[in-house]
Formats: sequence, structure tokens, C-alpha cells
Amino acid sequence: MAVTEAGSELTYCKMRGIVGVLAAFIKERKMGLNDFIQKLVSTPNICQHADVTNFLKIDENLEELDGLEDDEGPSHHMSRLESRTSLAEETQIKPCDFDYLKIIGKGSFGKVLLARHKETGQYYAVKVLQKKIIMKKKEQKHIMAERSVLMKNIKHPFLVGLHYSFQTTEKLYFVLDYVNGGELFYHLQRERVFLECRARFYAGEIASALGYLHDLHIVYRDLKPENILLDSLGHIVLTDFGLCKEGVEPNDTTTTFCGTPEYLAPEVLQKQAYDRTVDWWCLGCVLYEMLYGLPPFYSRNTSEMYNNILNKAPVLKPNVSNAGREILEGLLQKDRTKRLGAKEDFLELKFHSFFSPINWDDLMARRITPPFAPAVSGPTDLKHFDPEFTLLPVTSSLCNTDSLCITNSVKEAAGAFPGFSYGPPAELYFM
Ligand code: ISQ
Repeated sequence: MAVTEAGSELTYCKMRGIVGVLAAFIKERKMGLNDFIQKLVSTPNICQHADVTNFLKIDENLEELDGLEDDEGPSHHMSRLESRTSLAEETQIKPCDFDYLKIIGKGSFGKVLLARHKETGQYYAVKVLQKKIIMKKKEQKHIMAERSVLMKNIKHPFLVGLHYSFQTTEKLYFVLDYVNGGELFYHLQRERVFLECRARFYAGEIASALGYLHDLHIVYRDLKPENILLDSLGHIVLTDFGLCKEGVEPNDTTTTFCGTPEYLAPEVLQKQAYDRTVDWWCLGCVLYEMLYGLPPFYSRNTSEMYNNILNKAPVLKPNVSNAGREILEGLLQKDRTKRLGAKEDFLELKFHSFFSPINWDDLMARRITPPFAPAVSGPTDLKHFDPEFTLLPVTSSLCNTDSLCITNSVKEAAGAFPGFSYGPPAELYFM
């Protein structure tokens, strides 16, 4: 009996030892894995590799298995997002990790700044949004959608990539790819119209990005001139997913709207339900403007423009090829059920005769040499950005109010953006 007791005591001690060793081993491997994942997700090229995206999808698959996917709100769509958020928390990405060099864009919610990561020297476009303004405008859902959409493992050669997102008590930060070829329409304004082959190249890259989003049940919804950028080589980069609508199934329709008046689709203007075909209308508007120099239904008088959108056929003068006029007619169909792309989505555009000169595999692989190279001297060459922004001072001052100490007045704002990791106070004031 005593021997047995001694024997079991020995076994218990041994077991404890083994468990201790195993626990230490698991902890070490876990930390190693965390490091490894952090390195993976902070290296865009690696991040885009199929094996890596599959690996990073593991969490999402588990969540789907658990039936946790919830369509109620964007914050529930964030499996990848949460994991990146916690990565941001672990790596403690914070506003003062960056030097803010210039303002390169401005919108109603905040600003976009050219920023350089202090440690790596890497340039980023950092979008900084004021929570208070977002909340006042009741646009919180859109912002969450932006983050959710951006983090939904969206990887496409012609869509801007999100590296990190984090928040301070007063602001939300999105650290995005930085491109400096300028807005497509900055170049269009300088040249008035583009030759058809150039317009085809841009329309093809935009269409492939929209088709990709549709496959993810995302409607871009707000394709407008200022959201279409060129990179330094002259390829398209679509930005600003703020107004994207998530979870839109092929036959799903939705009625909320904000957008740009020139490109408003008739169904949106009439506050009717709309679906992904709204993006093909907007692409039609972009293509029309590239080929003819003005938006299709343009009038200086806004109510006349609205009337044109609803009731007038687009004027298609013969200086554009038959195939060009035909695709415009298809995309600018007022009845969305008859619009080009209504049935087979992107495939209908892909196989339209207007795009017959395009090799889509080459286009997707960025192997088509862009018809125009923005000729920038380096990352800090801002000649294609509007001086209205770049000449604005990036004022810096010590920040006392934007702190981690959440006071009652900002508690509501802070709590309203769950899923964003917290960073310490911003050292700079942008707004
Ligand atoms: C990336 N590079 C330049 C400008 C930008 C504006 C908005 C979003 C991303 C950007």
C-alpha cells in the first residue's frame, strides 16, 4: 500500500513536471507563432500569397463553423479584422510611430496624410477620422463598414490595401497603401479626354476590382472621380471603401444612400432599392467622362442634371467606336435589370467587344504596361496631389485631450467603435 502510494506520488510529481515543460513549450511556440503572424501580415507581398491568406483564414472558418457570423452590423463581420486588431495591439501601433509629412486629402470626416513609419521608413497614407464628427453625422456604421470591408481579407491589385487600424479616444486611424500617381481625373482634366485604348485600360482595371468586390458580396456604391487614383506606374488604385455596402447578395437590394450627384444612378436618385448593378452604372459614367470629357448627364443646373439622369438618353457622339458606344449604352441603362452586368455581373463586361483587345490574365497580373506613367521622382514627390491640400500645414502640438484616459464626454465616442485597437494619445493634432 505504502509502495503504491509512493508510486502514485511519484507519478503525480512526474506528471506535474511534464505538464510544466509542455506548458512552457506551448507558450514559447505561441509567442513564436504570434511573431511569425505579425511579420506575415505586415509584409504586403507575403500577405497576398494564397497560402498565407488561406492560413490567415483559419479563424474565419472556425467562426463560420461556430455559426458566429452575424449580419446585424459590420462589427460582427470582423474575424480577420479582430485578429489584425489584436496584432495592432500586440505590436502597439500608435499615432506617434509615424512622421506625418503632408496632407494629401481632405473629406468631411477627416484627412488623409502622407506618413512615414519611423522605424521602417515605409511610406503610408494614413486616414484620420474624427469620431465626434462621424457620430454626429450618424455615419458610424459606414466607418465600421469601411474598416470591416477593408479588413475582409480584401486583396486585389487595383484596390488600396489596409495595413493597420487603431484608435485614440478622439480619432480613428487607417494605415493604407500610399500611392502618388494622382487622381485619375486630375490627369483627365489636364488632357480633357483620353484616347479609347487608355480609357479601356483604366475601365478594365476598375471593372476587375468591382467584379472582385461583388464576388465578396460588396457593392462599392460610391465610385467617383476622387476615389480613383493612379500608382506611380500608372495602374488604378480604388480607395475609400467608406460607403461600401457589405453583405449584398446578388438579388439583394438596399435603399440607404450618399454619393456624388454626377454619377447618381436613377434608382439611387429615386431612393429605390439598388444592388451591385449600381457600380456598373458608375463605371459607365467614368468611362463616358474619360471618352467625352464630361459626365454623361451633366448640367450646371443640378435639378436639370437629375432630370437628365432619370429621363434623357446619354448623348453618344460618333467620335467613339461602335463598341465603345455600345458598352456605354449597356452600362448607362436606366432600368437596372436591363443594365449590362445585371445577369452575369463582371463576366458580361469582360466578354463585351469593347474589351476584346484586353488580355484579362495579363491585366490581373499587372502585366499590361499602363498607357501613361505619372513620372514621379520618388515617394515624396507630390506633384500629382492638389496643392490645396499639400500646402496646408501639418500642425503639431502636444496633445492633451486625445488621451487614453477616457473621460465621460468621450466615453460614448470611444465605446462606439469596438474592434479598433487602442493606441496611446496622439502626439500630433491634425484637425
Ligand atoms: C493612398 N495614397 C494616396 C492618397 C490616398 C487617399 C485616400 C486613401 C488612400 C490613399
